[in-house]
Amino acid sequence: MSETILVTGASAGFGQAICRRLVADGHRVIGAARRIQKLQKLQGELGESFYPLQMDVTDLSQVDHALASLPADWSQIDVLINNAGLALGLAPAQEAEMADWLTMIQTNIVGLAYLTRRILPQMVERNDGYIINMGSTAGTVPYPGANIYGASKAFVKQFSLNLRADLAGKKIRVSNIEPGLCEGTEFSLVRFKGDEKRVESLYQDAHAIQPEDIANTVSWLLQQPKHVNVNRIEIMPVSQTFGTQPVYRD
Ligand code: 8X3
Repeated sequence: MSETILVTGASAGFGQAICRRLVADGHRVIGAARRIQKLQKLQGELGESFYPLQMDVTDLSQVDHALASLPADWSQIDVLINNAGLALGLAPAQEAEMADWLTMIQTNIVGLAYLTRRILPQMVERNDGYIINMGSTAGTVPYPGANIYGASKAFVKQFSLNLRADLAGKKIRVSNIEPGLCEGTEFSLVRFKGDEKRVESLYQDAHAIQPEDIANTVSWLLQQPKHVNVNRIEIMPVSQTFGTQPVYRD
């Protein structure tokens, strides 16, 4: 069945791959992002099934304005994919930039919460809908330098589960996709503030998850019968695994 799907962070990486895949699956996709030119380019590729919507998810009045500007035949949103998010820096908490922390909180937490709060009422009114959030393994597995990033993704995980609790008895689904090491996105370049060498060495021979792998996951979630709710789905490359926990002694 064809759905109208709003994808945030649609100008690159996961978001762009998700838009491509969902249009190919026969859906109508609203791609939201700050960089309108990238969205327009994507529209050139995907055609009439794609609607570019300029929006900075950290600017709540801009979100309101963008949603209000949707033409009537695009305004019923069946599926919200809260994909916009970022990590900034890997410095330990005592050295991290406060500005980076605030940007992560504003995007990964406030933006995601606001989009959800704005779109959920229309889903409840129709008693139909699906919210797919982009979490991270970092929301479960602590690692040095993840500080606010990991905590923001722990918020996304718990918020997703708490939405399920609030939506008891309603036919609205919520899933949290939790990827581990992924390449082919701007994620690490943004995190390492443009240090391409550092990005290259992170991914070298790692066979990391690709944006298309995440797009496949979204596509699969949307193909599940409406009585099925996948609460969480954690995905890592085979090359990534867990280690022992260090104990420092003095
Ligand atoms: C991305 C995965 O391992 O870089 O959320 O935190 S990781």
